Amino acid sequence: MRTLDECRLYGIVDLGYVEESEAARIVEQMVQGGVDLIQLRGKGRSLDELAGYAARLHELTARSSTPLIVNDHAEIAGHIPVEGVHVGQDDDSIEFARRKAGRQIMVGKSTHSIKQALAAQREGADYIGFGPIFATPTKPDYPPIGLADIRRLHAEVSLPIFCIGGINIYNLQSVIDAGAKRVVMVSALLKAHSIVDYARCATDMLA
Ligand code: 3NM
Repeated sequence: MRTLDECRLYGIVDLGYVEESEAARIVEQMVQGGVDLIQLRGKGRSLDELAGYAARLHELTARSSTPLIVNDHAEIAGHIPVEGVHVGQDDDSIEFARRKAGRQIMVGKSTHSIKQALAAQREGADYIGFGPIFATPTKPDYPPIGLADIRRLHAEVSLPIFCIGGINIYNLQSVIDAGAKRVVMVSALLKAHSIVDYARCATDMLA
């Protein structure tokens, strides 16, 4: 299985954007395009529904050694062999998420400031998300934090850092120039005419 250290481009299968019947095809295209790790995000979906998707998608991701992360619900990792869980600031603590999973998994945490990023590192996160860098309809209630803190964040936090929020191939270079090494793309990738080509372009830029 690919390690976090090797991961640059993080894709999210957000069921707010993706028809359920399309999820498997999208995961296959992400894998083909070189997306390094994939999250399943389904705000408002039932636990059973998400567990079902996680099980089906994991069969695809496992074939290419791509870690599959579930958003919010660590208990899914108790019975589906996903590689990790991602928690937000208002979700389970990292320790509680690990306990719920009941086995060794990756735990990532969303952070929206350098202070929260340092706290997540102290709390034992395996990686952090940092954003929203730019305004985004995918998470409309959060004010964008911009590019200015990215370099200092990388100097102060030793965990893998995935910049997130409004990132697409047109602004990706500005995020890289600001110090980012890893990014998450949600809507840009999911709405791309060709997910495979879009992901390849982004991974080339991040290489
Ligand atoms: N978390 P897009 S921003 C899911 O800042 C999510 O923690 C964020 O979607 C954070 O690539 C975000 O479509 C949405 O802008 C990212």
